[in-house]
Amino acid sequence: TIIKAQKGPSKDIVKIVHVPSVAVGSDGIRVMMESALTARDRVGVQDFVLLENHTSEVAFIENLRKRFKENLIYTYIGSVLVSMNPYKDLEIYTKQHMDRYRGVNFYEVSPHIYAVADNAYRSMRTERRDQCILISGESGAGKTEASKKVLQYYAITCPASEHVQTVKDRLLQSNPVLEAFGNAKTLRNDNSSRFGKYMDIQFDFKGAPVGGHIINYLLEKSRVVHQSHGERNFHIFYQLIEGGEDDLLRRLGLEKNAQQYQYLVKGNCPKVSSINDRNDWKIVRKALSVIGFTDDEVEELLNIIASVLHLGNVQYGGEDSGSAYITTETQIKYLARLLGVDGTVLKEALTHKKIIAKGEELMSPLNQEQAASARDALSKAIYGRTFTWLVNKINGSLAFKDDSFNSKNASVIGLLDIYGFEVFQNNSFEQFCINYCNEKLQQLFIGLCLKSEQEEYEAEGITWEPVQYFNNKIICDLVEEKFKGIISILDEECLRPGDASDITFLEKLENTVGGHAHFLTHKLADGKTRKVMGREEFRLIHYAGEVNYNVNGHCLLALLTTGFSHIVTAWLDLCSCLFSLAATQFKYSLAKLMEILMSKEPSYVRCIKPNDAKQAGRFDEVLIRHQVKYLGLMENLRVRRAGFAYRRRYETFLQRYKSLCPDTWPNWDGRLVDGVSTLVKHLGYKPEEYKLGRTKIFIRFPKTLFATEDALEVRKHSLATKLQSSWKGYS
Ligand code: AOV
Ligand code: MG
Repeated sequence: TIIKAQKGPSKDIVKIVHVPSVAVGSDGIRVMMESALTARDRVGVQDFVLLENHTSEVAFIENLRKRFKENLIYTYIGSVLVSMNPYKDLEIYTKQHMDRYRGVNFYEVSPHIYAVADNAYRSMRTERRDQCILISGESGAGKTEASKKVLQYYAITCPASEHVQTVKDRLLQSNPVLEAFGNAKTLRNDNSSRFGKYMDIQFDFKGAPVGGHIINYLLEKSRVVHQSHGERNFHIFYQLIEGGEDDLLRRLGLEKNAQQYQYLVKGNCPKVSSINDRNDWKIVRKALSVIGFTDDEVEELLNIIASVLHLGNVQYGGEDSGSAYITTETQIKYLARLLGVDGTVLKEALTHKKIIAKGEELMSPLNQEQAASARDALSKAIYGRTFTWLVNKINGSLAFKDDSFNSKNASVIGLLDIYGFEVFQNNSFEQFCINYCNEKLQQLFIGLCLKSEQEEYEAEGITWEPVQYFNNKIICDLVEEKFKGIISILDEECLRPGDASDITFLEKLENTVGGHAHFLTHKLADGKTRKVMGREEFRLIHYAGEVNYNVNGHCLLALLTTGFSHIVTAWLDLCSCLFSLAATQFKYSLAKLMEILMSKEPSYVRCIKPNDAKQAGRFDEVLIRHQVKYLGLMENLRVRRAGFAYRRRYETFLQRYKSLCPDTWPNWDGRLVDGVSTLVKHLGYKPEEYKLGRTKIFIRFPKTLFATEDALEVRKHSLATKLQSSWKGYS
C-alpha cells in the first residue's frame, strides 16, 4: 500500500511506507506520522548525526535549545555525550533511572550519563578492555557533577559483597573530602575544582568495584594566600570556622569569624548563598571517618589548616636597617604549638633566608616585602603538601587489600575530571597550566575520535573518506616543544643565574616564538605597540579562544615536594631550596596522563554551560555557540557524519525493524547480513543510501532512518488497534 499523505510528512517518508501489513486507515496513519514528526520538532533529535543539515551550526544550536527547553540536557553525537548544565535538580538520577539503563543498548533509551557509564562498564566486562571516561568543558559546565553521577551509578548498580560495600562507601566519600580541600568558589563556579583529578575504579572478575586510585594534578596553591574579588579560599577553611565545635576551635586558637583571617578576606566574599559551610563541615567530618582517618589524623590535619590561617595573620614591621621583624607574637605562639616547632627558629625562618657564602651557610635578613613573600610561600607549600598527603591517605584507604586478589588482574574504568579552560581578567601561571592541559585533552580527543572512526570503517571494510579538521597540535607544540617551546624557555630563564626575571623571560619568548601564528605580545612586527596589551603580557591563541597571560611571577620557582611527614620537613625543604620547576613537572605529569588515557578505550562527555549567571532555564546563545565551537563539536559531528549518519550492528537493526518486512518477521533464519539486506530492499532503500559492512549497516542520510522509524510507529499503532478490536470482538 502506498499511502499518500496530504500534508505534513515529506514525500520521502511517504515513499517507503508501503508495508503490506499496515491495517489502519490512511487518516490514522497520517495522524501517527504527524505526531512522531511534531514530537521531533518539539524536542529535537537525540543524536546530532540525525540533523538534516549536519554542517549547520544554527541547526545544531537550535536542537540544543529545543532539548534544553524540555529539560532534555543530554544529546549524543554518535557515542559522544553532550551535556548541558541545567542549574537545577532534575528527577533523572533516581534508582529507577539507573535500572532503566542497565544492560540496555545505547540507542534504545534516551541519552543519559548513565548510558555512558553503563556502556563503558559493559565494554570493560565483555571485551576485557580498560575504559576511561573523559569529561571536558569549561569551568561550571558540569564536569564534576557528571563524574559524581558516574561514580554513583557504579556504586549503586554494581554487584556488592560486604567488603565491596566498604569500598563503594569510601569511593563515594572521597568526593566531599577532596572537594573541601581542593574546591573553592570562583566567579565562574561556586564549587570550582582547583585541581585536576584522574580516578581509577578497579573491578574484580565479577564486576564488583574492589578498589580505586586517584592522581591529582596541579592544585592552585596561590589561592591559599590570595583570592580575586568575589572569590573565596578553599572551602575547608570556612567549613572549619563555621562548623568547628567550640572546644576544637579553642584548641586550634581560631575564632568563629572568617573576617579575622587575612587569607580569607581578600575576595571580600565570606558567604555564598549556594553553600552551607556548617552543614558541609559535618559531611566532611563524617566522610573523613568513613575513609578511615583516625581522630588523631584528623586533628593533625586541622592543626595544619589552622596554622595556615595563623601564618596569614603574621605581620611584619621594619627596622631602620630595612630588616623585617615580626609584630604578631600570638600567631607565633599558636604556630609553634600547632606545628611542634620552636618559636625562635620559626621567627628566624620567617624573617631570614639561608645563603651560602664562601662555602658557609649564613642567615641573611629579609626586608618586609621579602619576608611577606616567604611567609606566603611557606603557607602555599604547607597547604600543597597537605593536599598531597590527603590524596595519598585516600589512596591507601581505597587500595584493595585482599591477597587473593591481584590488582594487576583488575579491570579498570578511569574517570577524568580536570579543571576546565578558563579566562579571567588577569591570567597567571596557573591559568597557563590549566589551559595547556585542556589543549592536550582536546588533541587527544581529536586524535582518538578520528582514529576510532577510521578504524571502524576499515574493520567494516568500508572506504574511509578523509575529513578536514583543525588540529591543535601546533598550539601544544608552541607550549611544550623541547628547546623552543614556552615551557623550555621558562625553565631556561628560571635556571639562569644572574639577572633572569619575568621581563627577560618575556623578551626571550619574543625572540624565540615571536613569529608564531598563535603567539602575540604588545610588540607589533613593524616595531609599533599593540595598545590593547600590557607590556608584561603575552597572548596565546588557544583552540578555545585567546588568553592574555601576565608574566609576573611566572619565573617564581614553585616548590614541589611529595609525601608528608611533618611540617618542619616542608619548612626545611623550602629553605634548602629543593625546588623543581613547576611547569616542567606539570608537562611530564600530563604526558604520563596522556599515556594512561591512550592505553584505555575512551568515552567522552562534553559539558556545556548555558549561561554565566548560574541560572536555570537561561539559554545564552552567544556563550553556547562559543563552547560548541571550541569543544570542536561541529567538527566532531562532521567526522561522525563523514559518509554515514547512522550505523548499527546487524542484529540490533534487524531486531528493531524486522516487523516491517514479511520475510524477516517474526524471525530471520539466515545470515544476519542477508536479513538486513532483504529488509532494507523491502523498505525501498536505494543503493546509494546505505552500505553493508562486516557486522554493521551504515546509513547515509538521517531521513532514511526517520522514515523507517516512522514506519515502525505506524506498524506498532496498527498492531495495537488490531489487538484492541479483537479484544472488543472477544468481549
Ligand atoms: P565543573 O566541574 O565543570 O566546573 P560543576 O560540575 O562543579 O562544574 O558544576 C557547577 C554547578 O552546576 C554545580 O555545582 C551544580 O550546581 C550545577 N550542575 C552541574 N551539573 C548539574 C546537573 N547535572 N544537575 C543539576 N545541577 C548541575 V570547574 O571544576 O569550575 O572547571 O573548574
Ligand atoms: Mg569541577
